[in-house]
Amino acid sequence: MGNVSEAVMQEAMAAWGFDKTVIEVVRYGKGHINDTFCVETQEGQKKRRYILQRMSKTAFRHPEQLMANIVGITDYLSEKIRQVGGDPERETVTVKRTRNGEFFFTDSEGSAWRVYPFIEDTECLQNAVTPELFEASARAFGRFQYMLKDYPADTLYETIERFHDTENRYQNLMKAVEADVCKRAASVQTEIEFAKARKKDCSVCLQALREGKLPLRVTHNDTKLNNILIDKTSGKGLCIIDLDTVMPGLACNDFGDSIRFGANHNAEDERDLSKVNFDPELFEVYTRGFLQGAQGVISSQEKEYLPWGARLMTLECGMRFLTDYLEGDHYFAVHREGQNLDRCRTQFKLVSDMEKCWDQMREIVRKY
Ligand code: ADP
Ligand code: GN1
Ligand code: MG
Repeated sequence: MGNVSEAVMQEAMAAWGFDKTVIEVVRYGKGHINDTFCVETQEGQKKRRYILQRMSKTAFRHPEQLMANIVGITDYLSEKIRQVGGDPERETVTVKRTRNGEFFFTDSEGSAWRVYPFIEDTECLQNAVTPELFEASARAFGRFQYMLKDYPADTLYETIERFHDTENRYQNLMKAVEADVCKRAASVQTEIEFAKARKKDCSVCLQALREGKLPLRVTHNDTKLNNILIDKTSGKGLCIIDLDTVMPGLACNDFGDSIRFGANHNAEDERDLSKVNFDPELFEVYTRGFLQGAQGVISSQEKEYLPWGARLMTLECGMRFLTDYLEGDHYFAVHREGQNLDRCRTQFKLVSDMEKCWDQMREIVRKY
């Protein structure tokens, strides 16, 4: 099981009683943060699947706070979904308690684990296969904003401090360049200069927040396309997953992070940059879907900042990948040498494209 030992895997499985019912366990998904497994069980006549996750210790220091957030949010969403006649077992994730009735289990190495029932008959996309599917994801992420508009934000813990504090992400990059623990800085001068030339941009949304132009809302903060499950039958965005970073944040960042990942036709770690292009048509499709899904929750002032959200989430993510590359790839899972640097380069290429399409992006948003 890769970096997860057989022994702790057994402990975790036993915490939910899977040791008695398991047919198969496989590593699952393409997330960069947690160790995710799919467990198939035989329960009487029924075969069932579950998502078993070891939460990243590097990313999340307080699993009890993280899980309190998730339980709070998912209970609230279940109720809302029920009120409108939806199916809470498919339209939100549900935390499965351990045999001891806990929401998570801590193994003998100190790592925390959790389980969600697997939501069947869904697809998890790694890129916008069709504009229709991208729009469906947009509508669902917009609806997520709408459904959480009255959620008591002050009950949420900050699971990762200063998560989308782009100014601080810039400072962290500069510290990593200065420390240069892996002696990699000399080889990435172009990328470092790219970030430096955009230091001022890092403040745009934060400054608008400080000036009261943008409100803090309950946001998802990690709205990439593989954090939503699409219903295989209807093609609609069914369930928003990966709720680890649901915290007070900016709507334009939720919008922007989806654009960063989805509004192009290639992988986040594509090495041939000539294939990496920001697609204004996908930007338009997403804008339309997101605003429709949000049902009027996003103010006209916030709308003005949506293009900035796209540009800055992409720049920020590029800086985070570069920081991790310089620090020795501790945060984002890597499967090959230089992968975080490749990811940084695609993000910076997309930022350049967006800068070139800037007026067009602003016009598109004004249409909706
Ligand atoms: P990470 O934080 O590492 O990205 P995620 O919570 O996003 O972890 O889970 C990783 C992947 O596992 C998702 O991209 C998705 O493919 C799959 N997944 C997670 N939860 C479920 C679920 N309840 N049902 C089906 N698939 C899921
Ligand atoms: C991580 O967990 P995952 O793979 O869905 C990261 C996001 C980045 C993204 C880049 C908690 O998302 O912030 O934008 O990788 N999540 C966390 O692909 O850091
Ligand atoms: Mg994920």
